[in-house]
Amino acid sequence: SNQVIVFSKSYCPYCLKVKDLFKELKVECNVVELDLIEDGTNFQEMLLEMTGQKTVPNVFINKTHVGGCDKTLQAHKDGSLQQLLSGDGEAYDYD
Ligand code: GSH
Repeated sequence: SNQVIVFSKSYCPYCLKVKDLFKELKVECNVVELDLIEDGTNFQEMLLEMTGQKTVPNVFINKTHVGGCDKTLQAHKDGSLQQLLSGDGEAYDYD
C-alpha cells in the first residue's frame, strides 16, 4: 500500500489544505506535526538537507518527494499525484 508522509505544523493553514486533500481522496497519511514533537527542529534540518525545502507541509509519497502545498495541489490537478498513488510514480521527478 501507499506510504504517504506529511511533515506538518499544527497551526499551518497550508498543511491543513494538504491534509484535507488526502482526507477527501481517502488516502491514509502519516502526519508528523513538527511543532508538537520533541526533536522537531532536528527533523526540520534533516528535511532541509534532503529536499532543500524550508517550509511545511513537506509531502512524500512512496519515497518520492512531492513538495509543499502548492506542488501537491498542482500534482493533484495534473494527475501526477494519482499516478504516484497508483505506484506508478517512478517516472516523475519533482526536483
Ligand atoms: N508556498 C508554500 C507551500 O506551498 O507549501 C507555503 C508554505 C508555508 O508558508 N508554510 C509556513 C512555513 O513553513 C507555515 S504556515 N514557514 C517557515 C517555518 O515555519 O519555518
